[in-house]
Amino acid sequence: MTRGRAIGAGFLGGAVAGLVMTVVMLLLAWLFGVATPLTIFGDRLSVFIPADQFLSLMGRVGGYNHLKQLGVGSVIFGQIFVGALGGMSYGLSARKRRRIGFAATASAFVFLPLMSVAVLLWPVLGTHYFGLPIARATLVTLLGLVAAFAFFERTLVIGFRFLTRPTVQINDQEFTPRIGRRAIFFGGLGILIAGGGAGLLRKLYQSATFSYDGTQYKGRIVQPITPNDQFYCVTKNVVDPQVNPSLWRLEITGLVEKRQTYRLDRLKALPAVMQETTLMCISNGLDTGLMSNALWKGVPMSTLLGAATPLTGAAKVRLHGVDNYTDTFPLEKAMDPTTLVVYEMNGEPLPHRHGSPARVIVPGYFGEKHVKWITRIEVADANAEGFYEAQGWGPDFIVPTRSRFDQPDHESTFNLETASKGIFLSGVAFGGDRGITRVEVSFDDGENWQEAKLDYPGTKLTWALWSYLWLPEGADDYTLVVRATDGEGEVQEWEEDRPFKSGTTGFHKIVVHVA
Ligand SMILES: Nc1nc2c(c(=O)[nH]1)N[C@H]1C(S)=C(S)[C@@H](COP(=O)(O)O)O[C@H]1N2
Ligand SMILES: [Mo]
Repeated sequence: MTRGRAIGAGFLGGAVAGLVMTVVMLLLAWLFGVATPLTIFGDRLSVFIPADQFLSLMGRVGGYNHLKQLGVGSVIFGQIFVGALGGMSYGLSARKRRRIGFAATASAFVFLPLMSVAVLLWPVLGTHYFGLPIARATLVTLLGLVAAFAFFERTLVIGFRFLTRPTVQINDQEFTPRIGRRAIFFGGLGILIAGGGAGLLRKLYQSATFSYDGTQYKGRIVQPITPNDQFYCVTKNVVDPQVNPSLWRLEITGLVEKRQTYRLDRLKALPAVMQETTLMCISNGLDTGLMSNALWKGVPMSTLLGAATPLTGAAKVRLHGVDNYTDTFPLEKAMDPTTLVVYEMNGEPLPHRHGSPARVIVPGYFGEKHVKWITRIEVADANAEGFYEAQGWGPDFIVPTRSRFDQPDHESTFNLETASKGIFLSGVAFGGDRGITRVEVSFDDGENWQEAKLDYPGTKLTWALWSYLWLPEGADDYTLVVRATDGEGEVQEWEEDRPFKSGTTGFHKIVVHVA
């Protein structure tokens, strides 16, 4: 066999084997919720990208959704390409040695990649989209990798033999016909598999988070309690978990005397509380709607921690979702009676995208701490870090007091006649777990303030809804500002030194023209 043919057949065999491997991964994810490098590679990488670079990268590719698509696309392309290169080197050594045994190909194409991927992706192997506990999920992910790599190895070896097999013997001399026809056949097979893979990818795409990640709740529609299907949504995932409650467990581990494991029914049998709480994302802008309010039902985290008994040295809890999302907060906050593990939202079972079967509610902290699809509460020391913390978000995760106009729109114009009957202003105000006692509006860019009406005062843990009927003094361009006072009497302010990584502060302003 010529060198060129060995390389060509190896490359083609490797590329098709890479395709087959990718399709196997997609199937495992689709049918069994298995985590594959297609998604966990990005999870693993993200924690190494500092928050500001992450944001600018997101901006450059056109948002979080595009970044996720780029991530999955690159992994697919990358693994097919690496597969092709692997096939090429296999072709070259097959040419020299004629026969390469199974032990050798299994080591090279199953064992070695398994070891490298396991080491590289170790911290995220415990992901499982149907909700297996972390230890079992790790095992299942590894088995999935073995299966995918085994398909690679078999396809490459069989494919290469097919492409290079001598067919005719003349006087003891092997005669191999031109590779062309077989290559076309084999390549065609590859295209078919790629088509199947694309079909699967499309199916997975439909159940992916692209259609709802970043959903906002704002504007005229805002009610005191956000309906479940309109509640804002943020997720790090390409495909969110769809947890099967019978596989799912909640573990209390780490620095505890007695580890605990709860099935869903055991959790639901514990004394429960109902609690209205507002959530807001750390990346919510002054005028955006990554903020919503719901009535949650669940068990105080202190009940669960109390039964496990934290050891001395315990300072934080580190929460793990089945999607391998993690976040932390102080143990003291975890023991606060308002910190909950909830399984109902507005009287319904928690919806999938909001963390079914259970999530954490931790009033006063940014949304990212309210871990969805919770599967483990790890009691940890003061050094523990979560997913976004590792990216450098923070250090402050306490919601600062905020307020927003929901109507009228920025840059709206009213004629004098309409305006003289009054322009209706409304919006929300949120003070973390401090409540809202007062909302004021200004019509002269913050020189003078008028007190607005609190139509929905909310509780200490929720937002308030405010309104004001404004009678403009005449035709003019007005700059309207809103500010809130929290339950501790602190007036909303702009914290000049607060890094964006601790969330935005400042005032929502809108311009209104009365003509
Ligand atoms: N397991 C898990 N929990 C998570 C996230 C996630 O990606 N995975 N995103 C966090 C972020 S950044 C926010 S703002 C809130 C959003 O909760 P919601 O989608 O129910 O509004 O969930 C948090 N909890
Ligand atoms: Mo968030």
